[in-house]
Amino acid sequence: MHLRFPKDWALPAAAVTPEPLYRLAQRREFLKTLGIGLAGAALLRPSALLAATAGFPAKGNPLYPGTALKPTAEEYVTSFNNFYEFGTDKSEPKDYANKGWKTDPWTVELAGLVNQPAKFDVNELVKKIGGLEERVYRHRCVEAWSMVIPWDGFPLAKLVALAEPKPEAKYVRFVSFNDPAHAVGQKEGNLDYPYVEGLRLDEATHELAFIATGIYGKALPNQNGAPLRLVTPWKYGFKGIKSIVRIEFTAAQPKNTWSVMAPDEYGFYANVNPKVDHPRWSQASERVIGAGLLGGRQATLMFNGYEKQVAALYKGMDLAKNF
Ligand SMILES: Nc1nc2c(c(=O)[nH]1)N[C@H]1C(S)=C(S)[C@@H](COP(=O)(O)O)O[C@H]1N2
Ligand SMILES: [Mo]
Repeated sequence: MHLRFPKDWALPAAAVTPEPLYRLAQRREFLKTLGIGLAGAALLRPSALLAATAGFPAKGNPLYPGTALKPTAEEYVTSFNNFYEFGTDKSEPKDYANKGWKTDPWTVELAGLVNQPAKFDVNELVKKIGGLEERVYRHRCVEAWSMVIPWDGFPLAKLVALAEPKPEAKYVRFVSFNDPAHAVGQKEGNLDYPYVEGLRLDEATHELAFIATGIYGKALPNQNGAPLRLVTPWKYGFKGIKSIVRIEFTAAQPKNTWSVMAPDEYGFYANVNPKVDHPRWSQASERVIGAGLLGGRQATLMFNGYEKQVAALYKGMDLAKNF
């Protein structure tokens, strides 16, 4: 008999599987928010959805049914956020990102060393890419806390392919929005803005690198980086730049916001590594958000549990030096 396995990154070894239950609940909730009963579900077409939600519901990735990661409760994912544009407290983005800041319509630009520079409305982009899929990934912040998030979106590699990078392109630079009139953190100048991030081109085209337009089967809430943000699950969360307006292909390694602000503490690579501590705290373990006060901590995994998939990208590299 032939056994078919999902992608190895979708199936960590220890397997409790709440996924089918979660999926059912998610679908019910989704239909409820649209005011559609189960009977109406069959009639549902992506084109019937509201603006800024093109592609929903995400196609279940057929390779996914076995995922063993238990998603963090949605309530935590959407109310405990890092989004300095809207304040430095974890509770602030949920509030301040929803006071007059508009993420629809939204235009994202592909630029730099490419054959196909372009500007896309996000919904048009999703249609051009061919729809959404779901990925349940671990999310590990450099501040030593973690969640598990069910993202909806598409592989970054598909977007890179659309741009057709020229041979000289070796890196991808991502730029977030700049709107001090509607972003209180930008008005206060709590960081250098716009927020900028970067990846090596081979990191950007790795199958795990993802552009999210949703979580939990719904469009991204503003505080999570609407309408589109980067997700690189083997790297610390700060690489996952939110609310992207520009994706630029470059020959030189881009500067990224946190490594400019504090070069001794945050690097370009930012690969999750329990053996390379932050100068001010250990990275060996992490606080599990939503696990309760006693649910406590767990050991941090090399490359956040994606070592098998991504280690080859860093072969021969000194990971302590290139932190
Ligand atoms: N533009 C922008 N992107 C950002 C940040 C930010 O402050 N501004 N914070 C980063 C950090 S440190 C983390 S941990 C994640 C948090 O994403 P979440 O709030 O969806 O969990 O977003 C990252 N992307
Ligand atoms: Mo973070």
